[in-house]
Amino acid sequence: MSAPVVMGVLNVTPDSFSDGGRYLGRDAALMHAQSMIQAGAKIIDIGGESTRPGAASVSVGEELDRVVVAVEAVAAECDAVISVDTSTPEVMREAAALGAGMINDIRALTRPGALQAAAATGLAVCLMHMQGEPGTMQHAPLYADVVAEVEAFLAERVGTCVAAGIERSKLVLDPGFGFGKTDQHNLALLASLPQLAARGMPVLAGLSRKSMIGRLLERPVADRLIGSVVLALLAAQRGARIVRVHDVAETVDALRLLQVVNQVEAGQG
Ligand code: 8Y4
Repeated sequence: MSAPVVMGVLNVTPDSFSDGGRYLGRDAALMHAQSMIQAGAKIIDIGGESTRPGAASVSVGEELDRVVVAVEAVAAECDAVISVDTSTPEVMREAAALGAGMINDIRALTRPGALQAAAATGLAVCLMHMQGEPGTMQHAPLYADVVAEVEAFLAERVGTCVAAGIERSKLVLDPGFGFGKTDQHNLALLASLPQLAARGMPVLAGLSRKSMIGRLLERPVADRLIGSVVLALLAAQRGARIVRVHDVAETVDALRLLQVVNQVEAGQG
């Protein structure tokens, strides 16, 4: 079995949670992308809309400006798949034209026109589950059965995507850790990753620096490196094929060790 792939997070928002807008400019974005690729990232996830609770919503024009500059620069200069973190049809089309290879939509192509735009690009799509909307999703997340509900939602989105002409082989599934979930919900979804992976589509896990780590370990966002690496490793062990992370070098080390151990256990070491 091949090692999971690391997706490095490149924020181009001025109000982003953990990067404080440092990667707003073209050159800064490019340098950050290059350093993540050097550290072993195979996918660079470029996003221009903050999902932080209370973050100002971004106009289409502003999102286009930020994301397009970064996509163009990274596509021209770097050897990695570019994932565009967007729910906006115009941004999907524009990013695809500039060389993006994947659409990462936390709204799973539910915005008007997004399904058609994504299908027209022919790109791979990551479908993520979210309960509610970013501003309010953490107020009182409630499920009768979180695992069943996330699976049912993703199954419905897969069916809708296939009906719209997106090949099943281009779809990636993501339970959406932290998106309208309590710690208990997140932990149940982590435990159920093998079940999600058994659907036969690659699973993406995004746990890096998230609030669950802050709550479970009582760490501010600046001190969540170990927690993030451990959760990326646990997700990979449970079948995640892509891990979305801020700390690429450290995560790559952890995944290399997992790979070595798994190969020995499989009698291929
Ligand atoms: C500190 C730093 C605290 C970052 C919280 C955060 C996912 C995603 C995000 C995910 C997929 C985030 C765009 C949230 N999370 N896309 N995007 N899966 N597919 N929060 O889990 O990183 S943004």
